[in-house]
Amino acid sequence: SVTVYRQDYTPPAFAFGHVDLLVELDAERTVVTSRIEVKRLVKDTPLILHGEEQELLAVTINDEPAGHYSIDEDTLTLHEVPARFTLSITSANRPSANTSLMGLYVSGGNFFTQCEAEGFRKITYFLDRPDVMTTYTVTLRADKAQCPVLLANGNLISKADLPDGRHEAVWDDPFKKPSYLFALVAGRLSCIEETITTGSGASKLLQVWVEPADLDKTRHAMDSLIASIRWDEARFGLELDLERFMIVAVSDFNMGAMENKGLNIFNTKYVLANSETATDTDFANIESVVGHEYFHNWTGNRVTCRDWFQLSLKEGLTVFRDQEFSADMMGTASGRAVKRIEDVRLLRQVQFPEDAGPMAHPVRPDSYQEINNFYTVTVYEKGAEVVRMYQTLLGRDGFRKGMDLYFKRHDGQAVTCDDFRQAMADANGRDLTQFGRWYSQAGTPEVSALTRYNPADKSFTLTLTQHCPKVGIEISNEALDKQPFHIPVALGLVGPDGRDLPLQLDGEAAPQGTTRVLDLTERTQTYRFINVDAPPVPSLLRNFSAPVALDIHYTDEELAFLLAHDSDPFNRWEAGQRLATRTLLALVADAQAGRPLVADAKLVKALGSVLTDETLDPAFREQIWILPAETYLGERMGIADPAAVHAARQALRQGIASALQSELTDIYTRHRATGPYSPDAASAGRRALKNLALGYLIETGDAKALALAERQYAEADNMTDRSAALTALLNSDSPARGEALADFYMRFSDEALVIDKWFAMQAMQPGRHGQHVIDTVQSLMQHHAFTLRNPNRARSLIFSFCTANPAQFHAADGSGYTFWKNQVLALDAINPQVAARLARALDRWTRFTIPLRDRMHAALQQVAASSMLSRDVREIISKSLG
Ligand code: B3K
Ligand code: ZN
Repeated sequence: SVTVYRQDYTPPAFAFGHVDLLVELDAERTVVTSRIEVKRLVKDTPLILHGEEQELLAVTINDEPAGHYSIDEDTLTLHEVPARFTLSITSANRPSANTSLMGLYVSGGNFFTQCEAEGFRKITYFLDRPDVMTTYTVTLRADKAQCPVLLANGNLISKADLPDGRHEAVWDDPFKKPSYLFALVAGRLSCIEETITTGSGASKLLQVWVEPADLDKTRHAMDSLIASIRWDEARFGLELDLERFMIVAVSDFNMGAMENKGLNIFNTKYVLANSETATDTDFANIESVVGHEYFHNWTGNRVTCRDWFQLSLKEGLTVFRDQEFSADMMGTASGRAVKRIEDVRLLRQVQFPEDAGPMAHPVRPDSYQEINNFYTVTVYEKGAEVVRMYQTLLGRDGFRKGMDLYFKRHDGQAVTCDDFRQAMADANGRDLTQFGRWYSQAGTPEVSALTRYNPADKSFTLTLTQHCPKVGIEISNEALDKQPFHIPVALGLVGPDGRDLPLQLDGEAAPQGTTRVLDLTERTQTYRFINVDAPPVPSLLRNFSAPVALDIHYTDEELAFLLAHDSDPFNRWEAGQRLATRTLLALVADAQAGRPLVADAKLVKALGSVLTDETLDPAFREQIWILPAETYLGERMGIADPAAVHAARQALRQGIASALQSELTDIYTRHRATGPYSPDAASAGRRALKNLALGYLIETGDAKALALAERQYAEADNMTDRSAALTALLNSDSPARGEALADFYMRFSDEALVIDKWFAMQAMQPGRHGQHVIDTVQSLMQHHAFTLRNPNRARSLIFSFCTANPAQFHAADGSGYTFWKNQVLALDAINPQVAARLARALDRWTRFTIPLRDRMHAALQQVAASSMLSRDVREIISKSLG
């Protein structure tokens, strides 16, 4: 495969003025005609356009047939062109045959497009790169009965009926944009709409388009959109620029959603919700994704990326913005902390392993074979942490100043991560040169802390040391010497009474607050605090101020103390996680040695106090009670052993549940809802704690617990409670399991997103008494409702099993790996992007116990041996094999 390098970037040799696009839609043969004002910027250069999977019908230059051109698999080259000319190209493609869901495709009889990153070249020959920005006028023509609705970017200019039952709509997007933001939608769709007035007094039309049967599930998306618009005005002074803003839901979609200018296209999963079909988590995810795509209108669309290596410029920034939006929507400080905990949990569970594995890459990658493989947790979530660090270092106001300067300088441009960093630096008069290493160096930095309290002079000395291990392909590079990062370390010192001590560094005249941010820039730095009246317990990396692994020694007592007292809620949670991780890793060793598995009394006691602490919000208590995930624990071991990890975690859950059975029962009873369902943060938090208690109670195997779950299943008036009860039953020996599963299917057989849950819950079940979940999964593959062609369905069954059920997937006989291999190959023939995601499930194969590792290696080699692999899957497999 061809590797593309960041260093090879060259500016485009041609500029495009206005583009007119005529699209004559037909599922079997869509004909597209472009008319482009072209300006040559570099003398004697051929115009090389991207184009794939099209039949070229005509090329004209200034309305004369073009003479000298040639085509191959992925380009059209015009060998001699004038300095300025009008280029027109006509080509045809076949949407009905497009299973990759990139370019123009058909889903449920309607037409949709997906162009990011390189899908526009499947629609028409073009300079399909983000630094070629232009305005578009788009004419859509289609059969009026089949496609009553015709949508594209921007503003609707005109509509007209045509002969032969066809009609057309003309859309104009006044903003320059790169081709990846192009979109069209056509078909039988309905919408809810609303008109709002924005800050400047302009009136805007908002629409959410869905299949007619789904109209009753659009209210939350609309509310989320309005909240996003308000939030971006209030927090960043950014207003909606178009007269109309549309969201369209489609059930066949490769990822979550897409920020096309004025015409966002969403996976139905992130639009459709009502109390019966969607869980609290679904409601929260919809709010967050609607926000994310809306926020892209400024961070991504108005200012876009120069090249795809800069992807985090828009994605890291926009994830940060959606995280802040969701946190603000939680309404309370404790709610903000819950959101932060959830985000950090994802980062540590998924991004840290990526950053240590064969696909490790910097936030701004240096090379790729297939760009779609780089829409990663590193570019997105670590990228968001990098943006968050600017805010931590510069303060909220300083960050806002940087954002303002960024838009002032770069509105309408395609720029780089360096441009963003420079705007932050210049707006604040700060040197952020060293900070740039966060973009260029891969791997998770390790920070270790040594502390010493001196009672004689009441000083507290903290020594921080940073180190970033080599990762991925770096390991073989002996010359590579990683440079220290600029790491903001937020810290507090907690006194013996549980209160924060004032912080005064040596040399300062007076204390400055109780939480402060230290700039760690050297490999080792020492900080000396004075006038520390009593020996403190340090609380480091408050609110997770940097995406690093912190190594600090705490006793069990110190952790229990921080869990009970730290004024930083994130670090309270963190202390609980450290305590639980320590206990669990000891239990894993017991499991491996065949020793009895006994729950640690100190941990049980600490958790018990949290559970019954009425001063803490239920949502926050629930977070503390979620034990570290099995994959996270596996990553913490020298050699991962999924069976032992599962046994240890299950034993601890059972031990906790039997020790605290009456407290859990009490929590369950007292947090049952009284009024009608509402997805607001406080109600969701109560449900979360109640359902967590149910999950633990089920572990006791007690008949009373089974009865609670059965009753909750039968009486639930919302999907959160119903699916939690069904999950609990699947974790039990209840004779009602089968009946509940059948009932769930019958009840929701018309709701695709709920049927996805039905598949996923079964794929993720732990498997009781030697049950092999792979057998269940195999038979569900034959279910008439299963199809590989719908990415959501494939993810619900196959991905859930291969990535969210480690103990069953890593079964000793290797059956999970054989299944994985077969599904990667089957999916790759249909949809390479989805297949490549699944291919990553074996990323960390070198870390497992020998028999598993050998079996994974064999499965990887079997995939590699296929001669039919897409570029997407080939890149993942070859990097995994190293
Ligand atoms: N920008 C899109 C992702 C496109 C993925 C292409 N493989 C969604 C988002 O991040 O908002
Ligand atoms: Zn995005």
